[in-house]
Amino acid sequence: MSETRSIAPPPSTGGRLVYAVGDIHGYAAALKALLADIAEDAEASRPAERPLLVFVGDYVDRGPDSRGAIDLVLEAEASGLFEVAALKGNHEDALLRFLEEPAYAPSWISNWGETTMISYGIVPPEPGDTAACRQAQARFAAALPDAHRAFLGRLGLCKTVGDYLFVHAGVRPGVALDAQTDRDLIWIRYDFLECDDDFGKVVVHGHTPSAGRPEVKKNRINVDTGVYFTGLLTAVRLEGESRRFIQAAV
Ligand SMILES: [Mn+2]
Repeated sequence: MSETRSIAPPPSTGGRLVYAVGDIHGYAAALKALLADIAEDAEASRPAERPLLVFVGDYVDRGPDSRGAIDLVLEAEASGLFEVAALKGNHEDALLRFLEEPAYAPSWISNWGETTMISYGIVPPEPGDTAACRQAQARFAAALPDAHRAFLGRLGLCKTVGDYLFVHAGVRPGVALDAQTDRDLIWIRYDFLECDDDFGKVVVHGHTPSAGRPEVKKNRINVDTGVYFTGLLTAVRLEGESRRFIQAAV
């Protein structure tokens, strides 16, 4: 008996030059170095169309300079060298909740936002001091530049180019790509990571760190290399069917 096998062509961007940057987590100096390498590469590549620069989210928390990280993304947008697709990570989701819900302040400060708060010049209070947390929340909201507030408010959830889907966390297996919930796109972990299904697109994501080196599977590429414990920030460069990684060290 013979078996008919269809050989699918390798995934492609359809020709577009695309860079997708993993979770930054306040490591602005590493981001600056990575963006310089990307700009140099983009210039040398002489693409027919303006290249796309995707950020898969988690700009803030953990590292020393969340404010600087957001400034660098805004600068990349303003440079006009790239079309920028800045996606929302779970850490931005938590930060937006903190900005909208003063009662969430003690939890956010103790679990998420201490270093982010410091980067905007606000001294974090003891999380047990509810009144001080609410005051700090108001001070933080006042200290946050309008451009940063607007940036947080306009983050995308996903971006599709050719055979690739870019998203922070992943997708829910068994659910059509256009029927995914915001929560899954931003927060999902193991149901997605442990699934070998063809999702319809190759999913380029971050959220769950892969220690030091990007993770490449048939159905997904993880560009979160855990900069806060490995010192390595990673981007994937995709152009047509080609794919390679660019890294910067802290
Ligand atoms: Mn992250």
